Amino acid sequence: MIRRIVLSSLLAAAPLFAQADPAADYAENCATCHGADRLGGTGPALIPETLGRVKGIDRVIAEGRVSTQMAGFADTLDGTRIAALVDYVTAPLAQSPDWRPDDVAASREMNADYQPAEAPVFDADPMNITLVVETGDHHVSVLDGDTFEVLDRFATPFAVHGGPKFSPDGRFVFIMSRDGWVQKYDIWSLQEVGRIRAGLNSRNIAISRDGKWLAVANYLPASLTILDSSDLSPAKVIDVLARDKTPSRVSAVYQAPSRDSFILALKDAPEIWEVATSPDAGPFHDGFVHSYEVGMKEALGAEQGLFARRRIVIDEPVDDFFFSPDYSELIGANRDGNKGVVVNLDVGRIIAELPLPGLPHLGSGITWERDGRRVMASPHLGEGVLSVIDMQDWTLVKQIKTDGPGFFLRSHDASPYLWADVFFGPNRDRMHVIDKETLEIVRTLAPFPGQTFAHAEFTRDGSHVLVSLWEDDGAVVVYDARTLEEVKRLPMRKPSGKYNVWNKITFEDGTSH
Ligand code: DHE
Repeated sequence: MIRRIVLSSLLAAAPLFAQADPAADYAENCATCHGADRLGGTGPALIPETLGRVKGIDRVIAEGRVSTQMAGFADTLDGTRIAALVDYVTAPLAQSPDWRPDDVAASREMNADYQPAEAPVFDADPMNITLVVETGDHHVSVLDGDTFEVLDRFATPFAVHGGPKFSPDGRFVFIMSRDGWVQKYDIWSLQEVGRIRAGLNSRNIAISRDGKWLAVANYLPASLTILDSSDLSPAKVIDVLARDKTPSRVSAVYQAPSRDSFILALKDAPEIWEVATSPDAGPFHDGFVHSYEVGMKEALGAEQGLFARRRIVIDEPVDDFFFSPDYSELIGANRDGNKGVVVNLDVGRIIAELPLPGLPHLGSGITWERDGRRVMASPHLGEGVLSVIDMQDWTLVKQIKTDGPGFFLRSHDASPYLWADVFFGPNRDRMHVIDKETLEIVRTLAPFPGQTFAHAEFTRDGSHVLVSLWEDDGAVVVYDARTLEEVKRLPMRKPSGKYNVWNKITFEDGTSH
């Protein structure tokens, strides 16, 4: 309705055949915040690589974005000029944008007002803090996990994606946005420490076991940026070049704590990379390198020392990973294929294939013990099923039929249930609660008909579950994890992921890592 009023009033005011000059309109209205080169400034980069997933750009230009600095331009730009601007900002740049290590370093902004507290400035249990990412207006709410009181609400960079990563002591959190900004926030002091732009279009971040290093997986440029987590200064930018020297985007990076390494999924090359986060990381020792690499170390790029890189060559690129609890094995899948592969990271090769049709979203997988055997479950983005796989012999235990394709899964050691959303399709308002032993759906919650209800997170002790009403005028709904009754509703702006400090830093089985 609002949109119709705005557009009709625009048409009334505008000359019928207004000549649009989007470059001039951009320079006059957008460049101050989004950069003359469209690569971003205080506002996000306006290039197809970062805007590809944003819907209703015309409306954002006309009306602005609530609770952000983005103003509406309906008073100065008519519908024709707005449409031309949309074409302008979604057209590829003449030259592929570059973001060199110097640019990364120069983008670092530390908060001059930051005062590190000696102890938490609140009474809540610092280990039971839960962060809620609110994508509606690009904020994070800091919740007391016992009372569900909001302790702070702070602005994040534009379009946060993937799980924030906590320092091993749970005090600091690092948050990444799709346009490459990494923000450091001090939970004890409830203050931002600083931020840096590690890439132009980034996927996710990982933190090393010792908490010293942060890795940022970038699509643009094709690189891995490693930051010193203490002050966010860049420690190394690794250009990601496949064996044949072609650049590859990095789909995701994960921490493998027991290996003291980062593991990278390469989007455009049939390789998995492992990067050492300690000078003594096991896989890089001569004795440890499998015979497959012995004698070929030069060609395969096996290296030694901090940030040494090891390549594992596979048949096809994989987008998404899941790891066995001891991180010796990795399950990978690509977005186009219908199978998963199990790669043994010690021997550096594929040891099994898995029947995983319908775009498994392994990054959301979880594991638990069932009948004395460890199983893992993964949703599928393309099909209404959850695959449950025996991790000892890699057989398919069951495909649980759901009311539609889901995105996220969560459980907790203390809970007999796993919570699985139905993110896509007409039943996106449903959340299945599934018994971890019988693998049957025991309850389907749908408190908001027609509205997306997704992504669950448990409190530290597993007694409560928080679910997002994933809408602009949304909420976080708190459930008793045992009775499955609602106990509280907290209004939020399009809440997406929620992350409990304790569950994350202890690598609780029921949460994605
Ligand atoms: Fe995500 C995590 C990849 C689209 C919200 N998403 C992840 C991770 C990967 C991934 C590899 C694990 C990284 C981590 O947490 O460190 N996501 C992808 C895609 O490839 C995909 C399908 C397409 C894309 O454009 O990137 C995709 N993701 C989305 C969305 O459309 C979602 C729903 C909304 C959004 O904000 O972009 C979305 N992804 C999330 C969230 C997590 C995530 C909330 C963290 C989940 C968690 O509990 O840890």
